[in-house]
Amino acid sequence: MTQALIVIDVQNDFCPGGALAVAGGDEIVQGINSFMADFSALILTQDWHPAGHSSFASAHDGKAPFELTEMPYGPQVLWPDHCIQGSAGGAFHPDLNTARADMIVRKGYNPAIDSYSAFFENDQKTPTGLHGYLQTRGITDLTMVGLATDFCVSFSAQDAAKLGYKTTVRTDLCRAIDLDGSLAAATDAMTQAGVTLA
Ligand code: VGL
Ligand code: ZN
Repeated sequence: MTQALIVIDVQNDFCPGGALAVAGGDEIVQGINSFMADFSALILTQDWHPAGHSSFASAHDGKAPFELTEMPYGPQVLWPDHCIQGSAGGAFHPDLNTARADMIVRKGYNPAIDSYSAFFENDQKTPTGLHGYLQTRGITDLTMVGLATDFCVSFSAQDAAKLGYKTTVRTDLCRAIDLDGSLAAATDAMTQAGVTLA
């Protein structure tokens, strides 16, 4: 059994003051840093959108942030512009210990498809490459922390469980957006998928 910690999207835009701020997003940073010592493998993910990305409300005439739209791959929440490639908002929180990371997975770079999950884009079939990376390292057990519980953490954890990883989410080291009941829905979906919530 080889275990990895996956730290999801602990970036400035998801922390207070950021473009898509998650309440308390910065409160988890020191706890995540301390938790890193328990793992021999450490992977960070980074939401990484080109300007004008199709998940941004600003790219759709007449749409406001947090409204839903229909994409060729299904329903998609439209977001404020966030985590633009190379921007300060897209950078990791300055206190996150990034030095120890073995691997940084970027996602959401495809202009036409959003990517909540660290494994597959929102079409649920375009891979990010993370599964191959973990397989070649012999990693079987994953613990996930980060932002946001009800979007990127939830989709990553569900995909991980479906791919056969023994998957745990440490909810005390996550914070949620909680849009129209999305946290309760994500909690149910993760439980259904076989994810352990700790
Ligand atoms: C996320 C919304 C849009 C996340 C990323 O990291 O949970 N949420 N992009
Ligand atoms: Zn995003």
